[in-house]
Amino acid sequence: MTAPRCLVTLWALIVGQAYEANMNRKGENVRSSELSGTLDNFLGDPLDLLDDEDLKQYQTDGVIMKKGVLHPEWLLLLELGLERVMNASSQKMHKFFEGERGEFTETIRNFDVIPEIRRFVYDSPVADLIGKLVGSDNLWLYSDEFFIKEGGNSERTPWHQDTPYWPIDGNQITSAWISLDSLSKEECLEYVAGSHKGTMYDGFSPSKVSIDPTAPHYDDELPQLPDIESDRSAFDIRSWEITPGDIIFAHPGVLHGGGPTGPESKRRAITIRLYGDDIRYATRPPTRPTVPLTPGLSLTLNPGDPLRAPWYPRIRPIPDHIKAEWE
Ligand SMILES: O=C(O)CCC(=O)C(=O)O
Repeated sequence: MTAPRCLVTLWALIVGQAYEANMNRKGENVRSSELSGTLDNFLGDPLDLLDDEDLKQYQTDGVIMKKGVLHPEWLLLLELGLERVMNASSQKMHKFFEGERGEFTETIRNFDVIPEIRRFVYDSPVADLIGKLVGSDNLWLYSDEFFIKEGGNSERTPWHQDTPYWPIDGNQITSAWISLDSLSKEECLEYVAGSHKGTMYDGFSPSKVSIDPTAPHYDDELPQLPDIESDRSAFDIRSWEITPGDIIFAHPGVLHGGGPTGPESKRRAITIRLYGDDIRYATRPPTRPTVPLTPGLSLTLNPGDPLRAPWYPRIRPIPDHIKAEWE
């Protein structure tokens, strides 16, 4: 090893340790992006982070976690985006457990109005990683969603699949879940491995969730969710300790939930959901609208049509009009 390489490695080691120590300062008011990153983590091509084993595991389990994917610059962009979202009167803040002790907030489709989120979706490595995972060169945005648990003691996110809420069929779709805060395994989102290959259950009903987390979202068109919390050992539940920069990639058909926060903790997470060629328009029970609201979609598409509509902007290849913004 040459002397300069030696020094670089030593420097990377020291910075890396400081990075880990900083990232573990949970609950403190520290921007994840103010923390310096490790050299080694971020010099390579992020696409190399996904190998054949990951692709196989994703197919089998419907979920994988990759460490150290996002450089702190991307985290800074997300934090600026979140700040703008929280101050944007255009963005509706949906409350879970509204008025109760564990209340937390969700806001959806920030891409349309928040430039930082738009930049993140086009420019960060997330889109290309999802393209590799689902095997599609073409990618469209399904939605982006923040889940904000601040102030301590936020409730669990109820167990659910995303597919019953979405008007889609097909397989080439993934959610990239990114936390801006360090999390213990218990605070992380949890997943039932392999459940994307099984039944599509009904969703949960947000207004009834504190009484019955399996109370159906629709009437009775879909089978009711299993009560996973009361029989956890019967399910192959996966979750991970998270450092900002890590990403969990999950198929939206995987049962997922969890991640309450402790008294001192916060958990600000964003999910970016992109899909590829095989995703088609499908209907869901008419008793509730699908999520997010997409007025007019059912007037322009028939079940089985490729999901192409202005609600779902193309992300890859990057459209010329987007490139023209900086070229
Ligand atoms: O972060 C959370 O608590 C919920 C995330 C979620 O349900 C999702 O990304 O689909």
